[in-house]
Amino acid sequence: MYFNPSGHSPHLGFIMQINTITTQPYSDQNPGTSGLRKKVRVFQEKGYLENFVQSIFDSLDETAGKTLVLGGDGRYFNRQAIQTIIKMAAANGFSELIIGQGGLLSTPAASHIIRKCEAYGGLILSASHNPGGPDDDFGIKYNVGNGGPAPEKYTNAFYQRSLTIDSYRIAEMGDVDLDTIGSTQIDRLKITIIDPVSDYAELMQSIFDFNLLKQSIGSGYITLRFDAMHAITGPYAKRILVDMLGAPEESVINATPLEDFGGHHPDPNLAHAHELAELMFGPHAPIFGAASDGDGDRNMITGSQIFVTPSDSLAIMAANARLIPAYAKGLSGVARSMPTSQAVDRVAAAYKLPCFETPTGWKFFGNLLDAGKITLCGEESFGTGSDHVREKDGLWAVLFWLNLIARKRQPVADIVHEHWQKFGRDIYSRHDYEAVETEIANGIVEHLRNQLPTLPGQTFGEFTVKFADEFSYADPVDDSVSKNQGIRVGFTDGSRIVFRLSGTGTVGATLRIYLEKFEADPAKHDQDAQEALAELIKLAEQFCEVKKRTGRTAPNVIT
Ligand code: VG1
Ligand code: CO
Repeated sequence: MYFNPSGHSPHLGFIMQINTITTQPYSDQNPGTSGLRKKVRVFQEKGYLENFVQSIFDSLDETAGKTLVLGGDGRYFNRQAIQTIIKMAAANGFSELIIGQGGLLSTPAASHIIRKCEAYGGLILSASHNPGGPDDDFGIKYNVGNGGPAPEKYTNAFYQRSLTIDSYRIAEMGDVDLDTIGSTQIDRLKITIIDPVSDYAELMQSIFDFNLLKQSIGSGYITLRFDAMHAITGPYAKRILVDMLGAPEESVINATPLEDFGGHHPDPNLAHAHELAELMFGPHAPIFGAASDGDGDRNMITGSQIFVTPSDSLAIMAANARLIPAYAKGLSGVARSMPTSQAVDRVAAAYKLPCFETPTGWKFFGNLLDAGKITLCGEESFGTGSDHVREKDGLWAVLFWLNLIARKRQPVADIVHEHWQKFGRDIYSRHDYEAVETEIANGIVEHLRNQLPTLPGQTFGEFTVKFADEFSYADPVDDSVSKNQGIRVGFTDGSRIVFRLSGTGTVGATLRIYLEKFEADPAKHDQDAQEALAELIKLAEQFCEVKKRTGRTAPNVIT
């Protein structure tokens, strides 16, 4: 061992030993919607993690002399993976590693650090909303220099490299102390352990009106509950909401990150954040409630007696952005992922803003943000963000809503109802069928595909099909084309049904069915979404036959 983990300087002038280890390629290292996600046990197989990391390093133009940011959501295997990656980064010539203390960095914080330190890129260790623990999921994702997830041309290259890789490089050195803040030089590699929260908290302070928030919380007008779901946002929420904004300690629940998230899915929706949901629909609900996911990039927004769909949340943010200091001059444009409801499109049309429709996954927003074509973007899957980083950002969305409530002096339900009155309501729901046998899922997609040519013009009850296609995206900045991004059936009244297979699951296939219907009449705005969408739900089954083909009677999760 050449590095003394107690933090003492290593032998000056010593050249670290680098070993080249022979390895066999794995055939399944194709990154999905957001990085490579597999069971922990798969990542623990001989050379599995090392192969993928070396495939990334091999695919990058240059690693020598570069700075890499490193951190994860703290789930099981996080620390171990970080130690391996440090040794591999050293062997691949990186000159500096910036690592969150304890190996922790939320995804948006990692994005910010990459940008702020002008790093070459970063590795984020997370399987996001997937459960954690020895029998559950782990993941790894590479972000490029703009702070955003690597675009497809990179992820394709990583995968191609992983198919032929025959060796990886790793330095012989002891484990690094991840818990002491400060810099150490180990041979030619500088390792800097940073506080994971400070830079991010400072960024939030530069975007929102912290004085107004402090007053509104201090006066008791804003009461709140934030559920960190035993995941990464606990320390961030405590620092920002409690220490900086003065919210009572008990405003942040499940605030200690756990390696297995307490055995729960760290997925912020009404099903998984049930403790929060019960409170918000009960008699003692605070004015505002929110939750975030495993790696801190998702957000669920609720108010007393109301749940705000992520699609509505994006539209409401877009409509009110001028009330937030950082967006006071207005937005350059907005974007949403294809399955996200068209609510934000209505705001864009009213305010004459450019509006883009991208495939699912944050990597498609990066070019639009970099080119200044959009300021705000979001997905139906509880993701919203802006040009302040290149990832979706859970706590940012929470602060945005708090700032909005403070400025408008209105409870969440009033803000939402006023919005619907002005723009109409896009009634929306997503039905997930999880862990479907891969063959059956592929059969469903094939069956849907076969119907596409015949659907347009056909009428089903009150719905007439206007278009039926497979979504393809041509990036307006670099002209790259991404095909097969989900099957869409659009109706003449603007209603839609979208079908896609998930790219983040680790067991079988997950079919997602997205349903939406526009309702202009304010008298009908309080309808239950499942009831209002009942006809479309039936039609979706008629088209895809998921129940018939799987023998299931209902989706696993409805959001
Ligand atoms: C899901 C969501 C997608 C999101 C992705 C990553 O992908 O649908 O909108 O970008 O998760 O989010 P898929 O392919 O399973 O539908 V996270 O919070 O896991 O980084
Ligand atoms: Co996430």
